[in-house]
Amino acid sequence: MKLTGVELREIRLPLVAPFRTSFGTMTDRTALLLRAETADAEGWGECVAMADPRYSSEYAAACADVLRRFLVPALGGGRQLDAAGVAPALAPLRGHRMAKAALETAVLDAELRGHGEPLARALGAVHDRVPCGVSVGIMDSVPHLLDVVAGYLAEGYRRIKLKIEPGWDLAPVRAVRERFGDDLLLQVDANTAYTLADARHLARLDPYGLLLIEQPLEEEDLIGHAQLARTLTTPICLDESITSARSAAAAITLGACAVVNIKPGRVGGYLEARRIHDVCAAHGVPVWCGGMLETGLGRAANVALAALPGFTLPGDTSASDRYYRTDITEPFVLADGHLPVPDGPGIGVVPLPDALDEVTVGTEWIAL
Ligand code: OSB
Ligand code: MG
Repeated sequence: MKLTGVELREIRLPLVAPFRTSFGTMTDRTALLLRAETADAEGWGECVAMADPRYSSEYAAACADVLRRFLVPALGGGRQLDAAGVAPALAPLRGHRMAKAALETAVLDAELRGHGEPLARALGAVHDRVPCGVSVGIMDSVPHLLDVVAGYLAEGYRRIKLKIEPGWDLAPVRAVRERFGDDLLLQVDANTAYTLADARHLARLDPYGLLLIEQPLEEEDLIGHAQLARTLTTPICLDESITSARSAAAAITLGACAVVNIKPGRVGGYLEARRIHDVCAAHGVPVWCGGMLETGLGRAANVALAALPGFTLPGDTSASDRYYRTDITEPFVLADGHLPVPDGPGIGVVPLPDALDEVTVGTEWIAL
């Protein structure tokens, strides 16, 4: 397969409601989409980087820059290419995993479409639908939070994740437990908002029977997470800290986490995501599929990944309408708390041209 060029497209989609986390409030989603062209197929990839470097150091405009200057050109020169060769070809260029993930996904989608194979099958999926959780932002009051959670449960979501930060942790968790009972699958995500000095405070979450606490401490602090793990009974799950199969193995070996959130964009793509799944499975560590407010393109691929056997906890693989009134693909709709795993070639979905044009801010062609 020879890549002839890549189209970069910046889109902006309004969110159905503001989404507040410990690192900021979003009211719309800026994202970068990639369309890879080869002689006999094209493929799509969605870059998960946000508009600002608050969740991670990468951000959408920087991803566009590194793609056009370095990453896409590194796949040129008339070379024969397959998806497995993308990461090795890009390895001399440091970092930029979200940008690399989008490029590898677009090439992988084109390759799989070229021979008619669904991504789920290529990755080793064993389910045709996956149970879905939902990530619930920080709210202005506990009563408002309870209404929002009640709404998601009525829609069928199988697990609730509350975003927390200092000042919004014990009270919302207690209120949700009291209102919805002990059987509710409930977890929290701090997005690095605490320090080890908060260990005793965080231990006060232990009585609420949470599935896990996600990324309480900063990204680089594996040792701190290992220390915290010794003072909590709530299992620690890492998100931001897990950037590769190697870092996952290190975190597990250090005792820094008992659960792993796998986001393909954060780790450089679906092939590395599968390696993390394999490492975790070998250590008996459960994994789940995280989300980054993906459009239908990224969501389709995440749902395929979430159908692998080690994904034993519901992911942040919510329906399209969790974030968007109008998605750029046919919407993903929750059925009995599950989303169907796409079974068409490649990622199994394509953008709807009119919906895509509606949200496009700019496009750029990078010829090879
Ligand atoms: O930490 O998991 C996270 C959204 C943006 C950035 C980071 C995170 C999140 C979410 C929502 O929690 C995930 C989703 O529903 O797509
Ligand atoms: Mg997280």
